[in-house]
Amino acid sequence: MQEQYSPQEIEQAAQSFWDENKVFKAVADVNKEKFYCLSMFPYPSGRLHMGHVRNYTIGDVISRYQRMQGKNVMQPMGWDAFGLPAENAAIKHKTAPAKWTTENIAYMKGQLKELGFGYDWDREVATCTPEYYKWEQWFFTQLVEKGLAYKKTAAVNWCPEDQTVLANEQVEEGACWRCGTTVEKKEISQWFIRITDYAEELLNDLDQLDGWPEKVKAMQRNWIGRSQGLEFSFGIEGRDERVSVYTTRPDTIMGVTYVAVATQHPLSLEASESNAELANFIAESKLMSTTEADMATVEKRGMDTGFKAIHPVTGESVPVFAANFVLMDYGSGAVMSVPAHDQRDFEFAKKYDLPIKQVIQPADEDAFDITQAAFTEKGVLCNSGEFDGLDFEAAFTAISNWMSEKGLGEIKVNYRLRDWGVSRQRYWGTPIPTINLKDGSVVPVPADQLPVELPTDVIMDGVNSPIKNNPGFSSVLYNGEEAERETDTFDTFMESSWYFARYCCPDSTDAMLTEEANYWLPVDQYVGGVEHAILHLLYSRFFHKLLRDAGLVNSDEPFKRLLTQGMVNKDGTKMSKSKGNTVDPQEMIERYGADTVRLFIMFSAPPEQSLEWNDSGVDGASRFLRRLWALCYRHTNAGEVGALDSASLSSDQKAVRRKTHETIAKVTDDIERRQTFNTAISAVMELCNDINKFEDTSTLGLAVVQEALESAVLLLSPIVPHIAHQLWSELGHDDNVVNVDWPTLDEAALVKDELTIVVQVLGKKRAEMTVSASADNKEIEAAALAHPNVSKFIEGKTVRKVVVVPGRLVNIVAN
Ligand code: OW5
Repeated sequence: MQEQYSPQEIEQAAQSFWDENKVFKAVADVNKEKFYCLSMFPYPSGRLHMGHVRNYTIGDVISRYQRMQGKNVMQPMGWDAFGLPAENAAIKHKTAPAKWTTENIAYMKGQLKELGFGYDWDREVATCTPEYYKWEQWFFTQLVEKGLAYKKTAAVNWCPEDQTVLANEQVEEGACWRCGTTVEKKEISQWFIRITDYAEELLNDLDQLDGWPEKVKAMQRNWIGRSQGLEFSFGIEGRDERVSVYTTRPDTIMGVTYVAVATQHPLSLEASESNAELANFIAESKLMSTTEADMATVEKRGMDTGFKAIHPVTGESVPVFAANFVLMDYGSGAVMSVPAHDQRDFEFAKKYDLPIKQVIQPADEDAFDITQAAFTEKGVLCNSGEFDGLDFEAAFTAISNWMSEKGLGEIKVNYRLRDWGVSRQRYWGTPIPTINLKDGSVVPVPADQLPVELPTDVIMDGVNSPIKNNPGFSSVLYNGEEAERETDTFDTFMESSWYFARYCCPDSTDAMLTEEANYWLPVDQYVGGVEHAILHLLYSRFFHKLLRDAGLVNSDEPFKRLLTQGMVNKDGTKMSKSKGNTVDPQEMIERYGADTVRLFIMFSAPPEQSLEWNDSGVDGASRFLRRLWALCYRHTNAGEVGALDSASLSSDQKAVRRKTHETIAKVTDDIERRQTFNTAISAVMELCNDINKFEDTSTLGLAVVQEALESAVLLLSPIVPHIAHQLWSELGHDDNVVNVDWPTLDEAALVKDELTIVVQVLGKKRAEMTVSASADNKEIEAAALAHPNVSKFIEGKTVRKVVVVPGRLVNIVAN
């Protein structure tokens, strides 16, 4: 064995060994319990950052641990290869997105190998290959056939100068990122998938996901946003059609003082024909961003349309306002407004001098000053005629019944969730496989004409997608007729919604998925950043249900257990180029070796918490590995190792052996139950300290050390697999450490010869003493009373009672 620990050398050797022997190749085997461990696949952005290294280290540690538990582990890796960054980089570097992407994949793959991650590279997928997206296109055509995908017009960001659609990321403070022109909204026809058809199931099935963080489930529940409310309508003076609204607070209905409609609502548009000021306001609102974040902060503005709505209960007439915070494509594009009991309506009413009518009063207090703010809690009805005195529940029922008897409204369950818009007007994505016929109809591309390949030898001019205005791509014959292909591409969340399933049968050419998918799925452990808590995880759950309903998988949910890792920070904040606080993984691997980086990451924080990068912590991790190496070096040169005859151990030898098994118990429990690898590592460090202090070189002493070091190496091997690979062989084994069984606990080794017992006098701790583990209560009591720290407190008093709690405590009552 070499005296010096040289990480570069042993890491390369271990990696070649894994590669050459295809150690991590996963083969379905129905006689073995499977474990599918998945980390969120990266965008091939150029090089790995510390967030990646953390994600993939956590996933790899879990995979290797499960393998040592005897599971048939599958851990794949691939590339989320489509998306806007490749287009931007291609424009900047004057190359094609495909070339840039391929080069990045090659480099990052090399980095993943240098970090020693145990992937089955035979399952690698890159979503930008026709072999992959062909099946996505095929599945989409099935959705079109089933009516689960449909086209409708929806707004996009439009730059009037560049004559192009902009992604949300390309709009900077309302202006085009390239030319600074104010961005407009433009309505264009786009594809949507009916995720709302699955809203209820997506909500209910969250209850089955015991292995998911509560926090993530709560975020999904909120996003889906199920509510129960009353849908009813207002008549409009002088007109036949009614305006329908939805409210979760029918108890406040008698407090309606105006109705607000979207600026694009037919009533607003009609009124604007004879009202220039209103027409102006509508035009301005059209420019406004309608993202959720922007809608929350935008100044609430409105204008009277002149129309009057008739209150369905009182018959009173109230004004109809066009308002910029009501969206046409959300519900019916109209809302009832109750300024006394809704803060937004309140502020709006104050601004435009509209009446505020209180109809709910607090149940416990007498008065609430409605002139200062809205009273938004539930309470008791007032000023509501026959409904006065009812509480929320009773009023909900009474008012809903009243409405439905009159045929004016009914109770409805509503979801906040909208259908998933999947069209992107960008180049670097999966071409949407549909054809626009001359007669205006749209048909899916026939299966035998798939994939619709994206041309890759293109020149990016930075404005328009090279497949737009490009007859070479778009002109097509459909049933002998000239027609045009769709030139939009899919949202990249489409590819990431099913990659986990494709890893099960990446090479299948005649089906999207094979029976192997049902062997490996669901994923047993998914690891990734919390930024994907809502969209990616919801889309994947939805897609999995679509796959199930198409008979392609037989499970309801794709991810059994989810771990959302925390951020990697430096100097207390997120690493970023502009702040100059980045740490490049490559530099760290080269300086310290992969094991040190992996150890530092797993040791510095539990996976769900944020991790502060800390140079001295990295040094510490490196020092520990050198110490471990040195301990093994010392041991392998210490002499003959005897058989471990546990019956003949001295008490010091027993103590080390006990520490070994206590460590096995603690590490196993930490990993298994709590996934706190940091405390597991601490425990092994303590064990190493004890081994270091133990200088017994007798054959039996060395047998104890041998067991201790083997255990330390095995327990650490998922975290620092390269050094473990080498040390396992230095300790005399010729098998491969990744296939060795996880160490098992010998309960007998935990039995103590001596116990430490606390002695209390009148409930106060006065002494700690060691007694033989075989001592009975009488002997313990006698030893306690005789302890010098105890005797001074009972001197001159009468001992009334002595309580012995076996193995722990003696309490003496004396006065
Ligand atoms: C990293 C995780 C991320 C994800 C995985 C892949 C980041 C955690 C937060 N392809 C999609 C994707 O997210 C996944 C699909 C399944 C949808 C950082 C980030 C961080 C960032 C930057 C830097 C350092 C640390 C340095 C920048 C220096 C520039 C010079 N996070 N922690 N730290 N792909 O490639 O983005 O959520 O699980 O791994 O990430 S991804």
